[in-house]
Amino acid sequence: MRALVVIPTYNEAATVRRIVEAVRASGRAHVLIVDDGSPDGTGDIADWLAERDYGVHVLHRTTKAGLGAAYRAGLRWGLAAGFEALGEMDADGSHDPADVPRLLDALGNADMVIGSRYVPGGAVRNWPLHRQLLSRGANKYVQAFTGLPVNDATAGFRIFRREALMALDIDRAQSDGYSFQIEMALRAHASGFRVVEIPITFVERTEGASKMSRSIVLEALWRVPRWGLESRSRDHPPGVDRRSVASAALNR
Ligand SMILES: Nc1nc2c(ncn2[C@@H]2O[C@H](COP(=O)(O)OP(=O)(O)OP(=O)(O)O)[C@@H](O)[C@H]2O)c(=O)[nH]1
Ligand SMILES: [Mg+2]
Repeated sequence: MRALVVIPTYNEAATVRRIVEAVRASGRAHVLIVDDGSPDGTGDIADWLAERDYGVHVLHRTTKAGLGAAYRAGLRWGLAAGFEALGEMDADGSHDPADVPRLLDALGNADMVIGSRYVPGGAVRNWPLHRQLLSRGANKYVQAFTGLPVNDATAGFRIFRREALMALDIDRAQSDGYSFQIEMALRAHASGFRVVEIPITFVERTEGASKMSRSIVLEALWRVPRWGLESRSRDHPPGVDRRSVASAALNR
């Protein structure tokens, strides 16, 4: 399966080379770096990597427009280029490139694979208590409002099958920030796709700075209950022709 891993970057000069080269060394996937004009020169490193390896590609965007926008642009690029498996991964070292083959293998039996911290065998290392509480709380919040049977809906390490991603119509995703991840998981589940969680160990970044912000949290706080209400107002019992009915409702 021709695979592409999309890696969004904003000021990740310290780690981007190591991550990209490790994904390429797996021999399983091309890489697309989506850089939002990082002032620390990440975009130049990305160009340097792309010049040396035909399997590394770069999308330069001029301003920092959020994770959702970067992923929409990157995944759209990957679909246009004909990749059959399209993945997402952070550039800060939290996701281990050595896990990419395991996630890709799991796609043999799924439409969407999530590298999950919150299934047996999954773990989080070196996160301060407040970050753990935020992440756990966000997942409880999603489950309470939407009933989504996914343990790590905010995870940023995932792979989609091309057909699923096309059906999910990423351009209609509304999120600017990290709630893009929640939104895509909800849409995949509502459309009847097989979502599988594979345990991973997530390690807190040791270099660079977090882009998590108050506005990113607030966006998820108001969007999630809205998605919950929308899915509840659909006039069909769950499980009945979910794929067509739910995707029609979501894509209205
Ligand atoms: N292109 C682009 N990339 C972004 C943007 N915001 C975050 N990223 C990238 O998305 C990935 C995840 O962001 P992080 O800041 O690591 O977010 P996090 O993992 O929730 O937080 P920490 O690990 O605590 O820093 C990283 O590779 C970032 O560089 C953005 O607006 N545009
Ligand atoms: Mg991170």
